[in-house]
Amino acid sequence: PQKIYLSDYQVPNYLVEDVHLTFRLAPEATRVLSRITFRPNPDASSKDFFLHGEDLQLISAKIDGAEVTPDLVVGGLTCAVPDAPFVWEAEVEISPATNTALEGLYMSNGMYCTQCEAEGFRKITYYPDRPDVMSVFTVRIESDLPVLLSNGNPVTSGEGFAEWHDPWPKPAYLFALVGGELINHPDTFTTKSGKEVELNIYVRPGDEGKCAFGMEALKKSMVWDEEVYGREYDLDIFNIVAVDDFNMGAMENKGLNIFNSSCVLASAETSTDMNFERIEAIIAHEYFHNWTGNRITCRDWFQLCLKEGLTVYRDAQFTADMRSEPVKRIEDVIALRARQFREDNGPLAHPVRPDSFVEINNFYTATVYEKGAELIGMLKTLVGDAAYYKALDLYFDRHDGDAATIEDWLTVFEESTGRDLSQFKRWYEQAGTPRLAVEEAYEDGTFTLTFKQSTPPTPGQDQKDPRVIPIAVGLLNPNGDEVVPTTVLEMTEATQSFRFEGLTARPTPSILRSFSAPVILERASSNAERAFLLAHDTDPFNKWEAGRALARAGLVEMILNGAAPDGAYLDAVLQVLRDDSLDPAFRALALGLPSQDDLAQTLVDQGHTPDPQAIYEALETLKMAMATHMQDVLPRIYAQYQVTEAYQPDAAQSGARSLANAALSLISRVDGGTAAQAQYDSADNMTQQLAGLAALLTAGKGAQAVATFYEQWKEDRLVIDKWFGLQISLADPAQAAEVAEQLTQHPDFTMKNPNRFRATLGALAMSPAGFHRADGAGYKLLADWLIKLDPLNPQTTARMCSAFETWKRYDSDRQALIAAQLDRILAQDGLSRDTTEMLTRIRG
Ligand code: B3K
Ligand code: ZN
Repeated sequence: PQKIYLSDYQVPNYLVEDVHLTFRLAPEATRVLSRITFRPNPDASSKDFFLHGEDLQLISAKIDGAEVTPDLVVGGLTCAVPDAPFVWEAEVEISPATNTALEGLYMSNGMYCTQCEAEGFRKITYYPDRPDVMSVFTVRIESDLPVLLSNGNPVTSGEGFAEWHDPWPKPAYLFALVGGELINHPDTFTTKSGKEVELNIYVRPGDEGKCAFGMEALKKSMVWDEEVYGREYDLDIFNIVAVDDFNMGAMENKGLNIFNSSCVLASAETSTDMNFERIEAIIAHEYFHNWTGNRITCRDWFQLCLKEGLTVYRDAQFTADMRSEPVKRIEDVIALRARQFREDNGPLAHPVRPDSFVEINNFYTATVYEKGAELIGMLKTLVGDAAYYKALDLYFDRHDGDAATIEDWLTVFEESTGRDLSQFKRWYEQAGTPRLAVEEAYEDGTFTLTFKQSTPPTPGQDQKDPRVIPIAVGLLNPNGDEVVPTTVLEMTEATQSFRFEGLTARPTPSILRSFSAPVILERASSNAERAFLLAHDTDPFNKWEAGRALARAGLVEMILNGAAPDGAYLDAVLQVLRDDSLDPAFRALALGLPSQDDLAQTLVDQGHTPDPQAIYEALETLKMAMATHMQDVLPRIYAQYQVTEAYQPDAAQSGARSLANAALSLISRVDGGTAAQAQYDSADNMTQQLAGLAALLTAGKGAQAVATFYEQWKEDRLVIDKWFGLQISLADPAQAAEVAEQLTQHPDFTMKNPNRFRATLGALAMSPAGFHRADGAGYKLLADWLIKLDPLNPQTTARMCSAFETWKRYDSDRQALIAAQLDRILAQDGLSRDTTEMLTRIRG
């Protein structure tokens, strides 16, 4: 497969003036007529005319009205064209009903929909399918279906047709079309300059009761972007459509966002608090793309983080404003470490701005998204809030309508702040998570912190240069009072010292507050000091972090040396649990333990080979010890934080529920499942019902509830996804592969629906002890299904290959078992480019 390099970028040979598309929808024979005005690009060095096209049947083509016969080549066509502006017309036939890849125009439960990012538009018609070719689109859809949607504003519609016009030039990846028998949940929004916008959420009949929350989230997002970034919406209408079969979460098509139904449909009965928070964030994310992604798009796909990093950063700010800033930060860092640090540490490591790829869909990664967002956060910390927003204003001003680059982005900051960002740029170019070692010295009232940074080699990058790292530090005196409030140290050297003077006693430092940089802090620390910070740190993130470090240290002792659970940890966490002055959501997070995957990596970092089963057992033992140690307090907490008011998915209620349910999960280890059964039986919302079910499964008493849950929810596909997933993720690791295997035989299992596939095989892949069972049953089952899915849906298959990315951590027997499965998949005839690239990189 061919590799594409950033350094090979060339401007397009032809630019597009405008595009007219007509769709005659039919499941297996949709006709797409295109009329496109091209003009030669004066900046191009070549006159070759090439249009992308895949899986298209060309019916006819014309240039300036005269029939032509283009040369059909791999991936598209070429044709002789005039050396002046000309009109290209083509008619192609495509088959949405048989498009199982869910890319281009496809069908989901009788509804037509599209997914074009990154390179799906070429499956709809011949076109220069690259983001730096931007144009105004006019679209006519012919079909008897009642709802026919495309981008922009509606022009006219009538019996069997509808026309749309999008006045904002856009790349083809933002094109969208929907046709179906859909129900509309309407609303309106008035922008700050007084423009009335029509809002709609379109869903399949039966789902209309699950739209209200998404609509509120949309309106909140619109207000927030006006208030915080000064960005107004720019069309007369904003449509959201829910689709059941979708490869990712959602898509920001101009004026017509398309959502995986799991990321927009919400009701108290069927969605958990976590679902609500996630839906609110994704609606915001896609809406925010209207400016960061659509009005300013990417020059090429290497610049993906330009829109994704910034938009993730913006949606995190939004969630922090709507809910709790510290809680959101802790949740994000947990996810960053679980997905991005893991990626950065293995064979799939790549820079936030990659410099080559085979299949761009393989680069919609935690590194591009979440680490990309961390870079924005660091930039903001370095320049300060006011300078950040000033730079953003300049960015929007200068680049509106552009297909921009990371260089453009950094230049805006350099010009508006006068800072040299050449060293900061390394964050975009160098892969790998920096290790930040720290040493401390105290003498005569002066405290010195000496930091040393280094980044291990990653594929294709052996040497790394020092990066600029903002390190937020505060100092506490021995009483636990803060003597130096949060100060941002700006580290630029490989080794660098910072001094704090005029202290009266040796302080305890709180380093990397709010997780001010995506690095691994390596600091020799005693458990006494961790307990001290857990009790006294004023920075909520580091307070949580201290508890986590304490838990991790104790678990490592248990795993390696068979130690008993650490009493100091149990006491410290009990203090936090009891402290009613702390946010319940924070306390729930503090009760959480490092994941199996986190512990596996910790062991590797300390030079050991992790045993997945031993890690699992240590966690189980510690949870049991927590349940026993806190036996007197847990029922009190459980009772105290029951929500008695009508269900609301807001931060206050969901925080209370998360604490009560964290307590329930521990209680269920010692009460035989009584409390869990009571909660399961009386629950009137999914958060409580699912927590009850999970606690019953943990207590080994879940069989009956698993059956009743299915009976109750068998008509609701999103709830049934949870049912599939929970049984696997909470199975005894010795049985997880068999449970997953049996569930793939269930009549409701289908690999054509990515949500169901992920709920089943993804749940297995994310349960380390079960997945890494010593006999290799987990590996084999996943490989079997990836082999079956790849011919139908390469994108989802390739994505799930990352389950294997940590394989080099494990013992040689497991490595041999995994290698055999990787090779077996790679040996399949006709394996997709997507999966081939992923497995080749993982195999190394
Ligand atoms: N931009 C889309 C992701 C497209 C993924 C293509 N494989 C969703 C988002 O980030 O908002
Ligand atoms: Zn995005």
